[in-house]
Amino acid sequence: MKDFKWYTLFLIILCLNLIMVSCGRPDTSKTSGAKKLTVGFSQVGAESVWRITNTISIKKAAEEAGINLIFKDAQQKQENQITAIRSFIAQKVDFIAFSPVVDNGWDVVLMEAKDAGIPVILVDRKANVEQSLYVTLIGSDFYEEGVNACKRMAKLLNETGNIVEIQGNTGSDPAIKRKKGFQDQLVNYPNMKIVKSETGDFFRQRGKEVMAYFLKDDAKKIDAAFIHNDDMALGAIEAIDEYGLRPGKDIKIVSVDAVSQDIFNAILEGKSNVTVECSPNLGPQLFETIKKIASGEKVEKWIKTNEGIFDMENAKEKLELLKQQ
Ligand code: GZL
Repeated sequence: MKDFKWYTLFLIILCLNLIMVSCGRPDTSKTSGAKKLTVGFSQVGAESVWRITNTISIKKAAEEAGINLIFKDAQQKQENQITAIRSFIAQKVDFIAFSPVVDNGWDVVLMEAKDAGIPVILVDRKANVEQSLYVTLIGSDFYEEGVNACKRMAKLLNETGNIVEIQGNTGSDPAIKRKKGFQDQLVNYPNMKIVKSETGDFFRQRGKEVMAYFLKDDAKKIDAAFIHNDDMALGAIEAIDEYGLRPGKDIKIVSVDAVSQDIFNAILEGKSNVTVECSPNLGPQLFETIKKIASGEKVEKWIKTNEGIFDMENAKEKLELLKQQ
């Protein structure tokens, strides 16, 4: 009889426990609205003010859009981006977005994403792949930036002079297209020519080293520099100063990005001449586009960002805007 009492007590406690546990479990019978989208983003690295600003824009916009963002920094290595994309596929994210560090070598991994049914969006830089492997490219027209840089250089040089070029990282879409745009426009100015061209990888310090090498080689032959981003231009300005020449006067400078306050201060001090804008603030467009695609809307194959050109005339106004951001 005594055992029966203990056994009954045990059964009552067990039942009470089961009731408590089932009450605490979230009610999964009713979904609470749409599922939160998960986006995997593979970023090139943190080589420049442009890239750092771009990362801030992506992360801030993801939070504001209520998107679950998995962010990976590839530190300038393509193999790190491929590994990141494969990890996104394994995690079954809803979208993959990335800025390809170089143009080529993406076919296999993007085919894997396609086979997994995960849409891919290119941000900032293009990849040389079949258009069926990505939904859209959100970014600037680098070729146009090169053309505009050359037109402004022609004005600065009265269409006569020797130009040195410091390129972005070899094989990257901006380096290839900015170079080609500048060169194609150069045919209109027979008395202007590029006398030297090296890569500075979009790093400020490398831009300084390359310019120092150009100056040491033959400073007298340099009238101007076309530099693929502002960070390398700021490095080049240091090198010209240290060499004893006047940047912006003895050597005219045209660069690209129009993001860092330092380049606008340099223009206002007369140490640089022109910066062609390449907007890093792609975050809002990216997540707006993702939501459109998720709701079944069609989007353009290339969502181009509109950009300006800045010199002594309008640098102050833009600098004030940057200070408020
Ligand atoms: C351009 C971007 C380039 C910037 C550089 O969209 O890919 O990479 O011009 C950055 O500053 O490093």
